Amino acid sequence: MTPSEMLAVYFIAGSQDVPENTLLEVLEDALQAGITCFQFREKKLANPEKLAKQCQKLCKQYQVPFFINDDVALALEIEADGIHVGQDDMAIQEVIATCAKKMMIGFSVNTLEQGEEAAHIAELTYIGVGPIYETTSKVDAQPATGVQLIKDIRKAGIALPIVAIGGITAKDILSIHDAGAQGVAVISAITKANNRAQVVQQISYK
Ligand code: TZP
Ligand code: MG
Repeated sequence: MTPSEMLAVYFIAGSQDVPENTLLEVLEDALQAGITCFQFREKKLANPEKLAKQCQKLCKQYQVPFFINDDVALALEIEADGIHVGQDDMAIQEVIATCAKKMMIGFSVNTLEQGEEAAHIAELTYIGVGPIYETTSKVDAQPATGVQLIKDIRKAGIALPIVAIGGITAKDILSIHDAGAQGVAVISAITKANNRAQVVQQISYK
């Protein structure tokens, strides 16, 4: 699986995003629907290790890469396929020092300057660019950038794989890919879908 293939339909969730005790059900449904990557982003449980391992096991069954958000120690402990960190999490050089060569590394970018810094970090697998639109799934979200930030990053000659994130729904897919992203990362589009198979189809760029 290439990074582009992996980023096509990147699902993110934790127990805060779904009704009580349903994350595994929702994840399995999304895996059956054809997501290409999963990130465990747990904001509610004090001890997320058990749930993380259960999610990881499901992802393995479907041969879908399993990322952990923020929690480097947990990612190392359970040997996740990847770690994703934001600008305000553990410093990216520290993440690289502990995780590079062991797992993939994703890094969030909200400005062109951050994109330019990321472009100099050879160990990154991809950058997450956004929030593209307003989101209700992240409490401390940065201002929305629009697809213009993806275009600006590409115009600057930055070739890193990009997954766009934040408020994305099926109607946005063409403009996001036209701007130069390889895929989309979503929470609510999938957690709140009545028909996950249909939504996953609609947000996969073909
Ligand atoms: N980082 C930037 S926006 C966001 C994260 C984790 C939330 C995306 O969720 P949604 O529901 O797809 O807007
Ligand atoms: Mg973070």
